[in-house]
Amino acid sequence: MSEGTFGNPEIVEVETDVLIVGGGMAACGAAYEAMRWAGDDVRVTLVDKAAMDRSGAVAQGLSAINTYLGDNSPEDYCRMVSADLMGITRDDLVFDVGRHVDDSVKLFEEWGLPIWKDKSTEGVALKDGGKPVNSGRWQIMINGESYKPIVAEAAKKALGIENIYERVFIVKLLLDANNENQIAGAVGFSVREHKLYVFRCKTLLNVCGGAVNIFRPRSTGEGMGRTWYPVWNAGSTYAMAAEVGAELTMMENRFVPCRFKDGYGPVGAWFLLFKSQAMNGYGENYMVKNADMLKDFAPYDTATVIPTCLRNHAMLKEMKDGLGPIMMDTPTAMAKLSETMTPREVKHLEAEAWEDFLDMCIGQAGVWAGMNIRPEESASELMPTEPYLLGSHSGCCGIWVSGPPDISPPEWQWGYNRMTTVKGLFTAGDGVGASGHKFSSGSHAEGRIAAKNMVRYCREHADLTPEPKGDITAITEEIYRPVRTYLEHKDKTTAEDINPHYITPKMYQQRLQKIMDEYVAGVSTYYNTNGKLLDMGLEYLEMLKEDSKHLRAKDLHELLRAWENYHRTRTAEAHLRHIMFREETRYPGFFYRADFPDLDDANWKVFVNSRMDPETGEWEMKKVPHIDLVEKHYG
Ligand code: SFD
Ligand code: AMP
Repeated sequence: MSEGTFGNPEIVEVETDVLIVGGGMAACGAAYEAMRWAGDDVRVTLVDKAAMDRSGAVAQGLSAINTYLGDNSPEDYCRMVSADLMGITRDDLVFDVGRHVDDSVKLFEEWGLPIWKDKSTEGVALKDGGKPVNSGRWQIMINGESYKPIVAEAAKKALGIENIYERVFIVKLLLDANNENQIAGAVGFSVREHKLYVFRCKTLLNVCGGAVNIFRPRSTGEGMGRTWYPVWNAGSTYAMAAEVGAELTMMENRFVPCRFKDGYGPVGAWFLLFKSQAMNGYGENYMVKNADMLKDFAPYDTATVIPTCLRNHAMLKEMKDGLGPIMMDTPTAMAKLSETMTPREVKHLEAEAWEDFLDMCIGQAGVWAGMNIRPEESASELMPTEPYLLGSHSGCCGIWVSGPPDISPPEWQWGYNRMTTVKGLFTAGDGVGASGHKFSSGSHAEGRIAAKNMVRYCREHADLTPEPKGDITAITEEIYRPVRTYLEHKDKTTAEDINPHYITPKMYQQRLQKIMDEYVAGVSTYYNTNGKLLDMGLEYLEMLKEDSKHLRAKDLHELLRAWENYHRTRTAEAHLRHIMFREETRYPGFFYRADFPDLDDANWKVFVNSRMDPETGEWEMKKVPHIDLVEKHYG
């Protein structure tokens, strides 16, 4: 085979049985678990666009594991997730994560992750009865800067380095030529070498994380590139699933996190561990002040914790009323905690305040240092961020999957747990819709659930020989089109970036973000939209999609950016279409349909599912009945 060059890449073909696409938390769980069940008869291969040690959302580390059940029941976990996501979640999937998640956390500790322990069981491992330090009911504290390398190491060791392809970006999934609606493989390219990859597989796990940078971010100028969720989660999971006709669910849902302003530092440890309170600019506790306003939105009325979107709703009310800035009162919280502490313990507390960010969101520590902020002395500004699409954190968009056979009703299961509506195509973590609040630990556990079923799928389909549909040469040519476009037209202008024949990935991304921001309820409209704006937004997105054919790539890095932005566009389209279909305001604080400002349980306490026909590109939207499998305290 000839050595590839820019514009003339080598084609590498790989045949396997289980293909894991992604190298994040779900993928690492899947790799570990698949190898526990696969014998010599099942080959397992993983492909990640980055390096597993630091890829995905946990790249920078984390300071808490947000899902650990401990003494809580999986039923209560279902209640919490449902209440936080305004009543529309899949109890079967949530329950399944709940009953398995602690096992993953115990493994993390065994692999070397330091988990804080209660003084009564200091030094005792969780698996031996050690009690973690809970920040909240479901969240436990860790020293997690190296969380991802630790979890990746176990996955890599299980898989064997020869079965891992790093720095290969998957662009498309491939359907089978002989069996309808059956997955057969995936194609992508190396972001380091001039190589295109064609993978064939019996079953594929699509776990490429959530979607970031679809909306214009609040960060600008020198801070541009900073976001809360990682910029390298580009919507590949949703886009690639949609393009092979997998049914999506709840793509209207999004997560708008309340974060420390400009550094995007998470707030959980501050609210839960440090017991800090947030105030409006005039020192009023806006959650207390607006408590009555939130009562209009079931299921808040009977939930023990106010849903995340409603906490935003109350904050946005203050901002819109001109009562900002919103401030996290860190000094009062720290002073209160210090009351019963020795000076040495107070120093430790101050160190923890910094370490929370140094472990997980170092940019926020940078903002504090740069702005002369000492949390024990000065309050910090909070801000609702730009919207993110994800299915594992406090959001629930994603793909519609089959549930666990022992608890799912017949209409929610079709044989293999976590298989999508495309045969052999599985997902987990951010990919699974209608079951949020899995976080890092739940995503790992869900990857394990999926992988076990994928190995079984291989055994039960031993005679399946995947044969990708379509002309592979044409598909690989399409992937390299941005390179060809550049090479063909680059000499036609003197300014390389300005050329009537092509659009740079960066310019393209800014256009996408502007459309989504202004028409699809981004920050510039205080998260408001309506049917008319959505109609126009869709028209502009269609034009953008046409222009995606003119994306240029002057090097492999730009080729990556070009295809990431294509995936973002597809994901954005699904989000828009779902918001358009759901004629109510289900998640005030995340977004508002100004033309349907109320929550409408009578008509909309249902899942919204969609499917794009892979042949025609036509979208079909539908309501799917919601069922509570666990008795809730409300309606
Ligand atoms: O503080 C391709 N998360 C938190 N979880 C917790 O448990 N505790 C916390 O403290 C959490 N917080 C938090 C979190 C995330 C971030 C960024 C911050 C703070 C700052 C959430 C978890 O991280 C999240 O739930 C899981 O990581 C989700 O797992 P998964 O596997 O669904 O996604 P991933 O880990 O991002 O991995 C994606 C992988 O896909 C690769 N990839 N590979 C090939 N081809 C393509 N086209 C690809 N596209 C992507 C990526 O490289 C990556 O390997 S807090 O805010 O609450
Ligand atoms: P965050 O840092 O905002 O991503 O949140 C981390 C965890 O803490 C998640 O499980 C959140 O649901 C939870 N959390 C954050 N803020 C609050 C709050 N004010 N009240 C209750 N739970 C919260």
